Order: sequence, then structure tokens, then C-alpha cells
Amino acid sequence: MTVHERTQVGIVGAGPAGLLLSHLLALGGVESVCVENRSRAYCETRQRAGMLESTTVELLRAVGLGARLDAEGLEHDGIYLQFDGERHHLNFRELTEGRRVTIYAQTEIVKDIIAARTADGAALEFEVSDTSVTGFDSGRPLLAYTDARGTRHEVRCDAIAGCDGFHGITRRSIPAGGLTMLAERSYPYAWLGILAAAPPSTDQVIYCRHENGFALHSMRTPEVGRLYLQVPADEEISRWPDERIWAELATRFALPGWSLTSGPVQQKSITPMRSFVAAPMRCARLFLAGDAAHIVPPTGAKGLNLAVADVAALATALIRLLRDGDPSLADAYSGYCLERVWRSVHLSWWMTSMLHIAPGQDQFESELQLAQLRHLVTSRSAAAALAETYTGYAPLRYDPSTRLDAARLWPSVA
Ligand code: RFL
Ligand code: PHB
Repeated sequence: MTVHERTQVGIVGAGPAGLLLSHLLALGGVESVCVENRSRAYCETRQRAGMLESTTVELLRAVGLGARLDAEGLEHDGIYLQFDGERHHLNFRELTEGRRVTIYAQTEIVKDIIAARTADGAALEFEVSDTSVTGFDSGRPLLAYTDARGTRHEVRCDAIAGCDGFHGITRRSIPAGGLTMLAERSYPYAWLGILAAAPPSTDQVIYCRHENGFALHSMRTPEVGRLYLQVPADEEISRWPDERIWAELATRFALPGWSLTSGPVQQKSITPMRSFVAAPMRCARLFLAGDAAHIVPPTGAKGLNLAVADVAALATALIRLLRDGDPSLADAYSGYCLERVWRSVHLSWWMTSMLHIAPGQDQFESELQLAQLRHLVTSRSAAAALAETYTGYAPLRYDPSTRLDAARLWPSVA
């Protein structure tokens, strides 16, 4: 049996991009259907990002998603950079005139938005299969999927949003020639990440360059640590029993008078490192957002923040297009987002290259890394440049109520 339905925006993927888009569209009076092939529990527990830019936090607050974030998020004034046996603090708050970053896990953002959408009676379907998007290039976009009970749905839409991550189907549904740029770089190492019932041994996140490789000490709550180790690109997780992970973390972070508190490892996984950008982020009535359009290595903590920035712009553009009949923001969407995307691709590539040890790295490359790190911790202007991009640059302009044109709303693309 096939059910025929109708909505304004068909959204594929209930990660942070798809969920936030459906919330922002609803605030602007635009209806959507959001479909996700995983279960709600899986989406709410998938361990990923944790570091939010100030601009992301401000947007979440402004759209009614800030209550738990404000109560439970951990605000940090900056980060530590560790190299050559020394740990240095970069105070972003001072360097940017007040901007801070916040640790609040992606799992919690996802839970908060699912709770808000569900309370609103939103059309949000988990555990769907055989999702397809067609007709977006001929003006008759159709989102089709099979729900968890086996019923096939065909949803006629005005626009489709591809928020289905790097491995999703929407980007691959764009006909040959529709994407004019596919720029990609993979890195010769990966991150082994753990979530541990161990109180963080630091008050702010530590990025550490060590001869054995990069290490990152982050956290989720005052009781739960989130830590990462650089490992070879093709590493097997079975080679890393918990004792080996803690021993290697203690070696890389070692400092006189400081010690790392260990505890039971609750979850561990290995993540490949890649930069990828597909452009334009639009093909006729199909709009890509978040990881579906671009991927960055996690070193700059940009992926989730970019997904939020994309959908703030996309929601504004779609509300204007579908509610007011004005296509100008939809036309400017890709160019506007790509400027921020490439700036984040650069920051993530730069921090990755400066802090990781590549296989076969020679002394020349090592000295260049150390020269950049020393520059960052001794020059206010060098540190301020990192702080400005890390904490989030231009404010996110989600603006469903006003009639500002692209030139006023997004001056950089006009
Ligand atoms: P997601 O989160 O991948 O969500 C896409 C959703 O689409 C679903 N899907 C489909 N649904 C229906 N039909 C299909 N055919 C589908 N195919 C796929 C998927 O199941 C999924 O639920 O993409 P989105 O929403 O664009 O969000 C992007 C972020 O998840 C990602 O960029 C961040 O997690 C990256 N990231 C970080 N970003 C930050 O801003 N700050 C950080 O501190 C940070 N740390 C990280 C990270 C990513 C990491 N990993 C594991 C990649 C740390 C790590 C280790
Ligand atoms: C995290 O808390 O998971 C995290 C923090 C900073 C990063 C990447 C991940 O650069």
C-alpha cells in the first residue's frame, strides 16, 4: 500500500541539521516532514561533537532550545595548547572581547530538539527505509520512504532538504553535472575516541601535540570525560584495550605535577579524518545542509557548528521562498554558506596539520608545526586570529519575520 501525502519541505535525516531545520521552519510557519533511517534511541546516543561556538549557542537560545543548554552546558573561556612539554592557555574571552565556547554534547542537542518537535506534534519518522528523492530538478519534488510498519509513503513537496550526512542518499541523487565541485582530502591518521566515567583532569579542553601523536582531552559533564588519541588510519579498535588507551593518554598529556584521572570506558570508536566539500549546495529544489554537503576533520570542532549555520540560513531562505514567494535568499544560499564552510575547512585543516604527526614526518615538518604553535602562544594577534574563527565568526542570521533582502541579511554575498 502507498500513502500519498503533501508537505512544504521534505527533510531527509534527523541529525542536528535536519531536526533544527524542521524546528526553525515551524517557527516561520512552514510545514515539513522529517524522515530518519535510524531509531530515535540511536540518534539520541550516537557519540559525536561536544564543542559549540558562541554563535551556535546564541542561535539555540534565541529559538527556544536553550533551557537545558544553559543549565548543563559547560562554558569555557578558551582552550589549552600543549606541545614541547609545556601547556599554554589561550583565553578566547579576552582575545575576542567576550566570546566563549560551550561544551554541550550533540546527543543532548538532538534530545532537546526531538523533545521540542514531538511536543509540537511534528511529522518526524524514525526507522524508515528505502528513502528516495526525485523530481527536484523538474519542479515536482517527491520524497518517498517506507515507514517502520512497512507502509510506503510518497510525499509531494515544494522543496527537499538533504540533511542525511556524508553517507546519505540526497547528494548522490543529484544528476551528473549538478555538483560542479567535489573537493576532498583524506588524512593519514584517525581518532580513537572514548567516553569515560572519569572526572575531567582539566577545566578546559587540551589540544596536545606529542611525538607519539595528537591527543585531545575534552569532557561531557563534571563526571564524564571525552578523550581522543591519534591512531593510524587503518587501526583496529581491538588493538586498544582500555589499559593501553589510558597509558598512552597519560604519556601524551604528561606534565610535571599534573596527573590524568582514569575510569571505566563506556564507549570507544575510531573515526577517519577527511575534508570534503560538494558545491553548489543546491540543485534546483534540493538543498544540501551539514555533513551531506561538507565534512571537516574534528580538530577544529566545526562540523556541528557548520550544520547549525547552514540550516539557520536554509530555514530563512525556504521561509522566504515558500511563505513570501521571494527566491532571492534561496538563490544566495549556497554562496553564502560556502564562504563560512571554506573558512572552517581551512581552520580544521590547519589545526589538524599543526597538531598531528604524519607517518614519515621529517624534521622540517616538525619544526614548522612547533614554529606555528610557538607563534600562537606568544603573539596576541596570532592567538586572536585563531580565537576569532574558533569561537564562531559572523552571527547566524535566522530571521523569519523581517523582509530584509539578501544584501542586508547576508551582506557578504550581495
Ligand atoms: P549527521 O549527524 O550525520 O545526521 C545525518 C542523519 O541522516 C540519517 N540518514 C538518513 N535518514 C534517512 N534516509 C537515509 N537514506 C539516510 N541516510 C542517512 C543518519 O542516520 C543521520 O541521523 O549530519 P548533520 O545533521 O549534518 O550533523 C553533522 C554533525 O553530526 C557532525 O558534523 C559533527 O558531529 C562533527 N563533529 C564535531 N562538530 C563540532 O561542531 N564540534 C565538535 O566538537 C565535533 N566533534 C565531530 C566531533 C564528529 C566526530 N565524528 C564521530 C565524526 C567529534 C567526532 C569524533
Ligand atoms: C569533543 O568534545 O568531542 C570535541 C572537542 C573539541 C574538538 C573535537 C571534539 O576539536
